[in-house]
Amino acid sequence: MGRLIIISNRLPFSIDHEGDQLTLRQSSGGLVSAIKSYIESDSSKNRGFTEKLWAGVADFPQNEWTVVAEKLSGRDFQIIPLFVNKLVYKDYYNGFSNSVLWPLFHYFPNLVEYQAHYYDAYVKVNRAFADKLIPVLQPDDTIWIHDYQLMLLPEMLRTERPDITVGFFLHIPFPSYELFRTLPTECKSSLLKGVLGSDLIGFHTHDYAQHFLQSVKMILGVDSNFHNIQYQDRLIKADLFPISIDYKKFNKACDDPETKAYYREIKNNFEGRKIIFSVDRLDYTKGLMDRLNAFDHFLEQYPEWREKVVFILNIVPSRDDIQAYTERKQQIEQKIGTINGKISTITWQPIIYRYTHLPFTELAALYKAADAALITPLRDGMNLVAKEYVASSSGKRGVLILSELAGAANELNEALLVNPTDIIEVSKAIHRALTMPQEEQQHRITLMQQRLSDYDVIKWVSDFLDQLSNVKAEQQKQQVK
Ligand code: GDG
Repeated sequence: MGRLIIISNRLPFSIDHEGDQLTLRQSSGGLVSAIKSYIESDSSKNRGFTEKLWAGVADFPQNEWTVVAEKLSGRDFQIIPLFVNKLVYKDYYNGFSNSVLWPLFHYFPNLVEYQAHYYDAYVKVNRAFADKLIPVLQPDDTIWIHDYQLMLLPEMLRTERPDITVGFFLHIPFPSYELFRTLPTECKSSLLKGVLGSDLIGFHTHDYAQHFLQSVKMILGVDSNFHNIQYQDRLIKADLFPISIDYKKFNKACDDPETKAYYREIKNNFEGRKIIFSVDRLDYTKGLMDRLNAFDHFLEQYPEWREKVVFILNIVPSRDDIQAYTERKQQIEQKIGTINGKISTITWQPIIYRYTHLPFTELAALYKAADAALITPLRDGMNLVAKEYVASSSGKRGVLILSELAGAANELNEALLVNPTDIIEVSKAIHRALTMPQEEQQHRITLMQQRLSDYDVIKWVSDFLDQLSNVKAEQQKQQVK
């Protein structure tokens, strides 16, 4: 078995500066947690990769690399950092990735701000990844490229090294053809051809895979047979791999004394009151404004819940140098102020709002303490928060209210599924959650927990890598024939 090379926009850690001291902080996103849990698992050890490498754009200047490299020695991954010019990075990341692909793929075409120089920068950064990687690639490497920022990279690598093994995974939805086709002609066919440089292409849901296959057919004229595509004499597979979580980590989180103490503190603090919890990055796709409108409506329609419920709303700063994001922060904070101002009493405030990244212990304690989680994105590739909330319920209590437009709704059928823009439906679901009998809560949570513990994140990674090897084996069989 050769080496495993993970490629993502960002490296799996960031740098904090305290005076002239540098400290490394592991990123807390879903991908990093997934890969970390896998690497520490027996599945990874059995596969026996000779080395593990991770390539991504560095968030520190090139002259700090020697110091950073020293701090990294002995870690699981060898790091391949890319140093990209700040202006180019801005056009690639804030521009094409997050002001074109992100809104379009999440069904917000009105927020797309296409500019030709954004796409030029996107090509440039994908090219920079390719140039950095091509000299270090070896024939038996397994390369796994992640997400919408790097859709051109598989083809760029394949052109130079036709025999490589490349998987690509898209963490966000792939939109329907009708939306995808609105991209400029050269750009949309290049993106599809770029991804088709892979051997295996993974999506969270069946629908996203189908949307991709339909775009390939309509734009490139390439047919597929079930999940197989025959393209440039090569077999490629596009299939679904719903990302999961480290189930045990969340299920056992409250065994940790610090987490347990924090959980007790929350419970004591809100004694006699039900707790609703949500945590999201500040992003228009997460449906925060509709969620607040629904909570407002709930308090109007069910006044008996006043003073008996609190909504702990945690928003994590994200992409705050893009206008579509900063404007929404102000609107959301105004709405929270209006609701709290309208019906708070001297001893009760309906919404407890924080704009911060929570330490894991706090997050885990809040998941466990919450009587209901209100997770209502307008679109979401998967949504790991929903899965983490379910896994955290060690007493088999708690109700998940989940948007039917999140990828996670395909697997978490026992949640109260809602249309996130229908504030009447969401407010009824809140009432139903808060009054749901204990046995029903238990029944629903148990079924969902079973599914999540059977298909955890280690299975997700193993499954993807197994399928990737299978595609390579099938390609070899085809060549022999
Ligand atoms: C993209 C796709 C897809 C959040 N706040 C805190 C915190 N988090 C952690 C959660 C969870 C992760 O960040 C967020 O994952 P999501 O899936 O909910 O959302 P995105 O960031 O939009 O992720 C998404 C995902 O990729 C994976 O493929 O599911 O659809 O958009 O793990 O726990 N962690 C801590 N403090 C916080 O305040 N410690």
